[in-house]
Amino acid sequence: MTQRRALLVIDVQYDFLAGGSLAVPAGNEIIPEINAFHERVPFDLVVFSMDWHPANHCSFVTNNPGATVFTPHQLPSGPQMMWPAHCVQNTHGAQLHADLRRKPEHMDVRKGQDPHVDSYSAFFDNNHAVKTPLDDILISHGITDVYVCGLATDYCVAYTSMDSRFLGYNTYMIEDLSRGISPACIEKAKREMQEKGVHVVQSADIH
Ligand code: VGL
Ligand code: ZN
Repeated sequence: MTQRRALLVIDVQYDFLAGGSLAVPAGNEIIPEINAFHERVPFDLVVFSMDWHPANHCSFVTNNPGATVFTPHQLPSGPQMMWPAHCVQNTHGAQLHADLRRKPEHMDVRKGQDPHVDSYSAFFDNNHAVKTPLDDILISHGITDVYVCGLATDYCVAYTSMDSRFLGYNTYMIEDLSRGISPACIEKAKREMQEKGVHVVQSADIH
């Protein structure tokens, strides 16, 4: 089978960037580097994911009286990390950063719309029960190899990369084109990705 490559750019949205409600440290640094990367490397498909929550989303600490931010909280469905409200549908914080270079053929995938379940992965919700359109988009483009970058390394980039491998794609997480929330979580996520067969790579090694 011919190799066909997709680049997934995960959640480079204002709320995860400087001044946003859930800003990832140094997140803005990757924007010009991602732009230069897909100008240099000829991908068959480029997809941008967007965290796209309703205002009543279960992951927002503000929607869970008594819960503490950045701490897991017991919901009926199981433990849920409590986040500041972020990426609320149709707000500025949910928009992709305007400096991201976009082409007409690039695609978007939204995730996290169900108020009752979070969705770190751009493929599945956190219950692994409901799929986004992403896998069907990749299948329809004949994609065999998936490259993942963006925000945050320890959450949405990691879950998306592991699900990509689970779905059978050769999967590469581009470390230098991603940034994470906490150093300890980034190291743990890297180990988990590698255990699941995700290759952790650097952009300079991709041509
Ligand atoms: C993310 C926490 C909550 C991410 C999304 O994009 O990594 N993290 N929602
Ligand atoms: Zn979210």
